[in-house]
Amino acid sequence: MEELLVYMNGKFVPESEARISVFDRGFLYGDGVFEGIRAYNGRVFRLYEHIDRLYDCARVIDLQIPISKEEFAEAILETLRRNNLRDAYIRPIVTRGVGDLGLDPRKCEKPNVIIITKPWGKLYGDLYEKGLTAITVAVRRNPIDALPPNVKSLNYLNNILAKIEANAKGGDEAIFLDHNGYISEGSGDNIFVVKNGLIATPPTLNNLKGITRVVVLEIINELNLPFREMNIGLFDLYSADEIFVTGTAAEIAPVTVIDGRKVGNGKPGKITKLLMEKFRERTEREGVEVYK
Ligand code: PXG
Repeated sequence: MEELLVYMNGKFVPESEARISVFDRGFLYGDGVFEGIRAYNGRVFRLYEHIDRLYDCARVIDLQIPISKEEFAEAILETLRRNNLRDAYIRPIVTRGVGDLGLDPRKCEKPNVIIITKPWGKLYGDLYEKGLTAITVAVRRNPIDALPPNVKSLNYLNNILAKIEANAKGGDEAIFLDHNGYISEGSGDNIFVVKNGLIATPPTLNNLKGITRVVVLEIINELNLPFREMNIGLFDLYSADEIFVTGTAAEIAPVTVIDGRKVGNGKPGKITKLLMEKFRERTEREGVEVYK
């Protein structure tokens, strides 16, 4: 098997040779941003939305991406073509580049732009039928006035701590609260609850502005389902009829156990399953064509 190629600053490099300096700020400080994107059957799902978020996140941390959005989109498509991929996970990364060992970002030369692509199937395997066991974790989501959780930065330690805690407690996914006790999101996905037919999700001040979340809102709109964006607490979580999480990697995944409590009847709910079905239709139909 030929090695996959990684895009590095305009060049395509075999994985085993794709290396960056130990002085890169991404390595030293998590100083950079990233995205997670999916391609389904030769089409990149919501490509431009992911690129917009990448550039927004870069602006927030005052990092100037050295290529245009159009060039970035083309680089992603070309990386997929070079690797002959149709169903893939795409990981664009932009670091602030090489500096000295000090914190001052003005010492940095040039950002590094990297695009990794990998063949990809389902994140949670048979759990889409069984449902996930989720756990609310003791570690709180980064406060919005520190490192805003909206920034998809290379520092994912907050999320990794949550995952470690969920693993230790036998959960498939961790659910964060924020410092007010409001439900925030999962370690790598947004969260929705359903109660008496009403679908609800928290506003995005305390979580990532998920692109899958927006797709779900579009589907809810199209189907004219009752929906409210609202603050959600433990009471709403534990008394929900249905819970599901959404993300590029997770897609839509039902949660059937939360902190040891059965959600609804303990099986993926009707509305969750409907949304999963409609989501799959969109991933099959939509997206930017890789091979024209
Ligand atoms: N919240 C967080 C904290 C995320 O990292 C989402 C929500 C969902 O956003 P999108 O735009 O994908 O709908 C994410 C995205 C993983 C993994 O391995 C997940 C993400 C990033 C990197 C890895 O599950 N999440």
